[in-house]
Amino acid sequence: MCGIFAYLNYLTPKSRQEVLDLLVTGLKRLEYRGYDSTGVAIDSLDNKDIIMVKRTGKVKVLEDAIQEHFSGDDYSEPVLNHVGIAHTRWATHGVPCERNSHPQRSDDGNSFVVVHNGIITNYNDVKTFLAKKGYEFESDTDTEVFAKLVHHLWKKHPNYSFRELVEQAIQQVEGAFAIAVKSKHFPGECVASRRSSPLLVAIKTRTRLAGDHIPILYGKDDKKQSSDQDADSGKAVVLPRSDSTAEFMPLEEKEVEYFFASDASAVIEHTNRVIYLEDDDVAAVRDGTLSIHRLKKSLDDPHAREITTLKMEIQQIMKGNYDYFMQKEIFEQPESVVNTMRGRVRFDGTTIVLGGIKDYIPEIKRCRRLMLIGCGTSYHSAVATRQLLEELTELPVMVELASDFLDRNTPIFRDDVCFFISQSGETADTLMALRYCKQRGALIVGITNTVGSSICRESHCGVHINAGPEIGVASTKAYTSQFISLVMFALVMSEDRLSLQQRRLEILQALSKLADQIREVLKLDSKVQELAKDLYQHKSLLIMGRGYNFATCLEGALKVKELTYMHSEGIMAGELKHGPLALVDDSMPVLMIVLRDPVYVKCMNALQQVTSRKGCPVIICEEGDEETKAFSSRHLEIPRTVDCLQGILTVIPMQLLSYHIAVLRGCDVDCPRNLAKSVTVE
Ligand code: G6Q
Ligand code: GLU
Repeated sequence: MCGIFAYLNYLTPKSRQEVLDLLVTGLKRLEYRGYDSTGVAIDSLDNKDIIMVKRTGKVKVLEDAIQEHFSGDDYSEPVLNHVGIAHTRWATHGVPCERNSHPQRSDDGNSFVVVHNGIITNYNDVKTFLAKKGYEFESDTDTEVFAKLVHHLWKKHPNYSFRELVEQAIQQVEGAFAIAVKSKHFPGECVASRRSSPLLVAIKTRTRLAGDHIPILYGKDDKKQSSDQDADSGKAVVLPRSDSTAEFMPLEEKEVEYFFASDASAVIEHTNRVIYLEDDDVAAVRDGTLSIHRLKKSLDDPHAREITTLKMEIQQIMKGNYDYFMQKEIFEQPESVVNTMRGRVRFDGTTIVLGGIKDYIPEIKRCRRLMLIGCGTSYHSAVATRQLLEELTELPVMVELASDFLDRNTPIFRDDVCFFISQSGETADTLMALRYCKQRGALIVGITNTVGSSICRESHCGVHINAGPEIGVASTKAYTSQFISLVMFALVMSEDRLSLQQRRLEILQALSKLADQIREVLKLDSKVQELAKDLYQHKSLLIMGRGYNFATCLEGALKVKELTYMHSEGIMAGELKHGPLALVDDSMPVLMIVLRDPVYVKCMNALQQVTSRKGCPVIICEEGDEETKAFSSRHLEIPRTVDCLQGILTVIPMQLLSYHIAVLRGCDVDCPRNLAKSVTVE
């Protein structure tokens, strides 16, 4: 999620103005990752304070604000050693506003300032702990706890190095993070670390580096421990102390510049020598020397982090190794589905906590019916999960297209619970429908990917899907994350139903395997590309399925239409004999989803109806299902999962197929014609 950029110069004189320019340029290179607000921190002219400038909106707004803020003072004096940190934020905790923008600080005096990407899932516990120690919080972010935790540790252990303080702090936090920390008590030093979120260090020296790797230094052992006893809760916060004796890797030449960044696009114009940090690495620069520490050594750990020489062009790097953002986002799904569940699903037990709606669950359980409302892909996520919601909530569930719902003046009652599903949180039709239901007294639940969006603000409660910014106009990873969010809601609603425990367990186990299974499905890419070569010159593609996979048919057809401008239709297999079968002959391309679930026999009937009309369908089936595969020479096999999650695995080949057909037809994948990322008109 979003971007970190930090810059440290050592014995390479740079004025603060130059540092600010570097920081702003770094942020501009990260803009493509999507964000809602920005911020920077540098040293004050007298070196006694840290100055922060933060803004909501684009980097350009920050750039103008910086110019205004620093006008009048002379920032052109060169400094030999300085650290500047910068951030683009995609809000997960707290709406986008200056107060919630990063850097977040430890105290009024800006002792420690932090930029963070990701989500600290136990921030509430840490916040409670620190509040008892007298800390007052000024933002709604999870990040602020980290700055204050480092400050707390610094007061408690005044002899610890900066690196040790951060090392202790990262052991107290759970979740995903990439962080860079700056402190006025440790001038000229920067400490950075990561867990699950990406972070690299880039090195620029005038002369050759002493080697092509940086050795990793390990904590000696766990015996030296200091325990920070929280007297009030009686809970011991154990802080194992790493005490390394190894020497830092010296560089041949001392003049050096370091860049910490979320990805290489922000550093490639300065240097091509980077170290990709691994989870729980703590990278610290002190007196111009970089060291990488880990607390404990495990057997398969390498002895050093290699310095990689980048050979890519900027444009390539921005999209990773992908040609288009949509392709990148399809391939991000193993991570984005985990981010949606992070801190919410406990796989070791059966509990699921959806913090944004937990106080409303008793009210939701008493409701008359659930209404799921959205447009396009978001609507399809409702279709995909309706059956499970009906099963686990035992409530009537209505699924509505926002525009049609409004056209019909649908009756809404005070005891209805209305879900509004929207990636952008700004879709006009969905927002109108929300206001319509709110006026009639229904409880409004927002399911969005954009904190602080209109739908978020106007909902009574909600679930943030945490898929990270989606740049490709055609929605992909937001769909699978919306899907998972609604599945999690169904699981929460059935937590105390004894008769449903076995079913819940089965779903939870399947959720825990999902990321790996998505990786398996993504391996079909080249096979799907071959298939696309067979299909791209046709005029039409029919996609058939039923039950849990009907939503995939609708979503697959929408993807094909919007990206390739080909006609495509998602057909409920049960409806075949009521009309659509007339379209099938030996030249009509057909794709059928036939999985081993309760509607398997019915799907097989449909398959037979198609093949007996000389149709030659592409079949999506389960791995090793020879009986089904026998019906066609073209098939895509996906791993077996629980019926209600199949839709996640079957939609991915459809996303890939539409992508490859679009490329073959020469269409603009990331900006298809007549489609906007945020449809703010009715
Ligand atoms: C799909 C499109 C589109 C989108 C709707 C609703 O690929 O992006 O169908 O899903 O326009 O948008 P929101 O989810 O932002 O409300
Ligand atoms: N969770 C943090 C916040 O909401 C960081 C979000 C990000 O990755 O930008 O401020």
